[in-house]
Amino acid sequence: MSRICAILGIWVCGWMMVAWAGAADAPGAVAGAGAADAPGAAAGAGAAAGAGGGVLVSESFDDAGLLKREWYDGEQFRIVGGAAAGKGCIEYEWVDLKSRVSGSAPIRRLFEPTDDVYIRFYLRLSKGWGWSGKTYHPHLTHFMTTENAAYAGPAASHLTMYIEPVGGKLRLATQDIQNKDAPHGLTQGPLKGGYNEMWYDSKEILFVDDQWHCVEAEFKLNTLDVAKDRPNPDGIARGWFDGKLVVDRKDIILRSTDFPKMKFNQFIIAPYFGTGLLPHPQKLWIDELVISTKPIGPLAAAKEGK
Ligand SMILES: [Ca+2]
Repeated sequence: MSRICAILGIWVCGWMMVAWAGAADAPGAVAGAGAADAPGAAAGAGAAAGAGGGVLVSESFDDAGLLKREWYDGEQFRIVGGAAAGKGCIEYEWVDLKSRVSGSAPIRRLFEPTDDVYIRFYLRLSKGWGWSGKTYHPHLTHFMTTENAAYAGPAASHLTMYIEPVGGKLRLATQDIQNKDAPHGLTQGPLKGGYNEMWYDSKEILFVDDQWHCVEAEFKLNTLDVAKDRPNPDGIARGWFDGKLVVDRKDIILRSTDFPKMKFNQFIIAPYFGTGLLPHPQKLWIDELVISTKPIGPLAAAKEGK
């Protein structure tokens, strides 16, 4: 069993115990983005991911040899057809209401540390997909930083970023509960039931069918005013759905001066519904994942197919 699975018990406690008093405060969601804001808009979209430089991770899920491609912390991978591109995609399945996700294991990938990271992947939810019925869950993918170890649990860290569909919206979120005793304290809100979080949701409900959709995000750590010993509110959380900017924040704080060397260096795929939050058995698929220091953009073929 992967260590991610081993810590999921803690994970569920954290997210379920939180009193989501701030559910309506979903920030972000700036519409009317200009074409210049679309990642890859000025480049050859998919081609840019392969040849444009800056690519840290590129995974097509066309075969099950993920461990040969530096993925770790999980050993079971179910590669199936019907992909967004290529021969395959990775399948995650909830077979009943009591079991954790199966088919494929949660997995991780380390990459060259960067303070500005872009991600692109394709996500497909099975027909009749059901949401949690709450304002939180499922979880899906995460970034972690150099301030935590390679096997650290994502639910309690110095900074974890979340990219996930929640209630049909695209949610970018954060937590940093491990900083509660740091000199400058928490940066992602006060503890509620022992946990904290910030949410940056799309304004619109986007995931409404069982088709492939292109999910993209950018996270950039805020700079630090070392002389005044304080963070500058210039961190970035941006999200795109099928090439359209749906979350656009460039004024957030993701770290304090306690972490001047912090960089993003770890990505995790870990689809997860908390206990009692899975509405019925269902599946999801992920394909054509790229992590880069530069904008990536949708696959050219997928764009043309719309
Ligand atoms: Ca593929």
